[in-house]
Amino acid sequence: MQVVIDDHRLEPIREKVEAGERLSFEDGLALYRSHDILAVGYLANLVRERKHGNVTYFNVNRHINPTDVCVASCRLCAFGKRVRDPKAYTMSLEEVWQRAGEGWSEAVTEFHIVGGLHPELTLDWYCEMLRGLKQRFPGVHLKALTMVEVAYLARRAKLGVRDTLVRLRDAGMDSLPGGGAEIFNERVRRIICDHKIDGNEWLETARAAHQLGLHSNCTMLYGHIENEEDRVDHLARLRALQDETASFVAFIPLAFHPDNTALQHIGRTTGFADIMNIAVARLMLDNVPHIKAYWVMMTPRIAQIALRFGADDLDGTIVEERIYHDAGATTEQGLRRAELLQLIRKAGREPVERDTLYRPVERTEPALRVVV
Ligand code: V47
Repeated sequence: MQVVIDDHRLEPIREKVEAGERLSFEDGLALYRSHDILAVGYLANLVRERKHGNVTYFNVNRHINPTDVCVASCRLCAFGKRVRDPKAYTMSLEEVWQRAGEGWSEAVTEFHIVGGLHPELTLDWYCEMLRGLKQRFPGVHLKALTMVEVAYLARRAKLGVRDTLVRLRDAGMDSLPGGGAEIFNERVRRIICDHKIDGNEWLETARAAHQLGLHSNCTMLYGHIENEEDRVDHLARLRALQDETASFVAFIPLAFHPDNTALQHIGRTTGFADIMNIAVARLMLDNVPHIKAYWVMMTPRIAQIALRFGADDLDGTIVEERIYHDAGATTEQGLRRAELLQLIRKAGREPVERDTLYRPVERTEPALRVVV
């Protein structure tokens, strides 16, 4: 089927996509600068269906944020609090383990664990937390700690990043989430998150994790002060590392939520921008297997549309989300498995429950027992 492309600057890109050729930096810019969302979406969907057919993935997971205390004070963030802030919280190890169990009724296959950069919690504390979770929930995959948290723990423990990762892996870390990447460009980073590791350090930490055999996700935060060049540069740098390690499993474009942040004057992203970021990512990141439409951030309604514009994954049940809700997200805290199935089916896609590494999970209803 030939789709009409209104924006004729996209014709050379269509030819490349149809021939399975890699897109250039300039192609990325042309995609972002186009308003022909149907043409960009058509091309992204072509790649998405080539890779995954009609399947859309989701998982049954639970987010755990052990602390919101953070020394970084990023302007982009509403979650992090100063250690002396009366509203700040830090869970005890017992509380983390107990909180983890509260999602158990739906047979969770993944704990997604991220938090602030706490000035007192040690690497040993995190190792103990992971060991305790593994002991209590041996079948659950621990997707834990962003590159930013790992680099911070390494610095505080006076260890190299590699040795820190070895300690965490031996304690039970199975993979790493994709957060903290934001935008790699230094000018942007100095404004939105000046006290955390720079873009090169984020990529170096990811490389070290991948070299140890750990998979991870990757993200990009858009809709603040970055421009199209910054976004394409970010995607190109992720793509270059992926050429080397092939260990990024999924990419998640994250829409900036301004409420309660120091960048509150910036408006929210539009549905148009959210869909375009999914589509352009699918087209530029030809070597990253999965593109996630994170429903908490996009709303289930837009995430569902994204399944026809390049995304093949909706993320999960989540149960309890704090980072986006502190920044004004109005979505639910979590969704039930049945609701995810419904969203996917109503988009005409075939739902497949996956584990963190995208292996299918089979359930025997009604116990929702994991049999993989
Ligand atoms: O690292 C923080 C971003 C990330 C705000 O790997 C904000 O499967 C928008 O990384 N507005 C955390 N974004 C979320 C994240 C994630 C989510 C879902 C799945 C996975 C995965 C990873 O959220 C942070 C930061 O980049 N963030 N504050 C804000 N105000």
